[in-house]
Amino acid sequence: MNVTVTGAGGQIGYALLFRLASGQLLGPDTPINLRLLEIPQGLAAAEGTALELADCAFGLLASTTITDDLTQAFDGVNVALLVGSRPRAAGMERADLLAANGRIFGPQGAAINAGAASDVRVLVVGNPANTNALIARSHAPDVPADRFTAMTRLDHNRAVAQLAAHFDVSVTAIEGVAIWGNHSASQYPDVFHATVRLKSGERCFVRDLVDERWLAAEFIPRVAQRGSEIIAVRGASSAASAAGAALDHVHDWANSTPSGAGQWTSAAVVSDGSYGVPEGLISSFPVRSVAGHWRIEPGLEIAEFSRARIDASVAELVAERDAVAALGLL
Ligand code: NAX
Repeated sequence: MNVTVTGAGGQIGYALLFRLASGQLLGPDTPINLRLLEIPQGLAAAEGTALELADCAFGLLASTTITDDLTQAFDGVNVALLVGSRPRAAGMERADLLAANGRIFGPQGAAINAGAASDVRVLVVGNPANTNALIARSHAPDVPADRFTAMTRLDHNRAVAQLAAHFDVSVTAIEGVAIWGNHSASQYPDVFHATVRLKSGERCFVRDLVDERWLAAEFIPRVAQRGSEIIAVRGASSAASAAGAALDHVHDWANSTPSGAGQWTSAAVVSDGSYGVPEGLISSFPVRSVAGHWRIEPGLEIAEFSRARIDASVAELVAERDAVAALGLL
């Protein structure tokens, strides 16, 4: 399998590549050709990482290519992890940020369109992830739209971990959490369908054990602003947890999720119009992976509390889409 990682010289790249090459993405029987895409000033860091990858002597790592050439990076790619992006600099206007990323994700989408394998799966991690994925998708008309996704699995994992800590149970006791909308502070971590298996062994709905004040004042901000908390405490943004979530996302996409009630996960996928999210937007939903495709979980009842929050995050995505469309990036 050909796996391309962009921004490979960055900190998520450093946290991701070793786990990937050890088989945590595609399993212990699938050899991997790694393609590390960087911009010229990032090539040396990617080369350093590649030296260490070699020193790990991973049996599954068939080859490592380091390049700043899009055609070489995406030729025959099966899994594309688009991590490198243009971060927001101090004083940068939103339109400038979107334009700078449009210049990255448009050409990457076009290179995927031109050279990728027919089964290509794309996960955009680099922010603004949902809209970057939308831009890449719009430049890849020959690739099925559902192959373009953006990462909200880290937000999902954070929500699960926060609930587990709140109830003093293992993360495995929590099911049915969903992240809706944008991977931004407007995201909505939804627990209205979530359940917890308490230490007594009883499984309860989370909504019966917490009140809306706790959700609005503590849980939702904690999850949505966890990235800022990590920066404040660690002095650098999330890297290992982001890498872990990227592996979870692609692993589940390729392997299916369990079929039991509430055993879905969250990913930003192309909307089919479900739950009032405009068709074509790349928005986070509760999803299951079935036979290699993400399926939006149908038929969930949306509480009034949730509706307003989902709509607010989706409105932000619509505004981002309209802004990049106005810039001619779609
Ligand atoms: P770093 O700044 O450590 O690394 C980014 C790397 O990307 C750099 O080496 C840079 O040279 C490279 N790069 C920039 N433009 C490129 C291009 N056009 N082609 C190839 N490489 C390019 O950032 P890092 O901490 O690794 O984060 C990467 C991205 O992930 C950021 O956009 C960040 O905001 C985003 N995140 C997204 C998360 C999510 O849940 N979706 C969570 C973690 C993270 O914040």
